[in-house]
Amino acid sequence: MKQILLSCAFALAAFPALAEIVVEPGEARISRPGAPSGAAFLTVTNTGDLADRLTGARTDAAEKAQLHTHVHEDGVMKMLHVEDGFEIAAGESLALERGGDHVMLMGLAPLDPEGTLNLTLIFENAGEIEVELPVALPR
Ligand SMILES: [Cu+2]
Repeated sequence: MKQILLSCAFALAAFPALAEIVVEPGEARISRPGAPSGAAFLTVTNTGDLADRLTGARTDAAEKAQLHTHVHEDGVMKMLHVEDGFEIAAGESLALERGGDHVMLMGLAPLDPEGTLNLTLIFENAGEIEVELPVALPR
């Protein structure tokens, strides 16, 4: 076991991380207890030297987790599925927040309003990063 751990450490040292991503959890917002959909909000900061891209997300709590943005069309606010994801330049942050970009949760299992949601974010370079978001109802 000790040997395996050591060889892992060497492997990591041999391939320095090209993209370093820091995720600051926001919340998993639902409109009411038991709501079948919701949105996840958080901030992603790229502290590395290369651009990275958030390409998707998933959670055991929802059938689908999609990257969405809001657009104004003829005076109406609409949500769009952003299939290419969001690029995060080196040193930049991406805020997923109310009224803007967000992770849409569809086919949501009833969430405990006092509980948390585990969300896996998928990045082109940084791979998968798991984040725990507190569930939030409208204030
Ligand atoms: Cu949406």
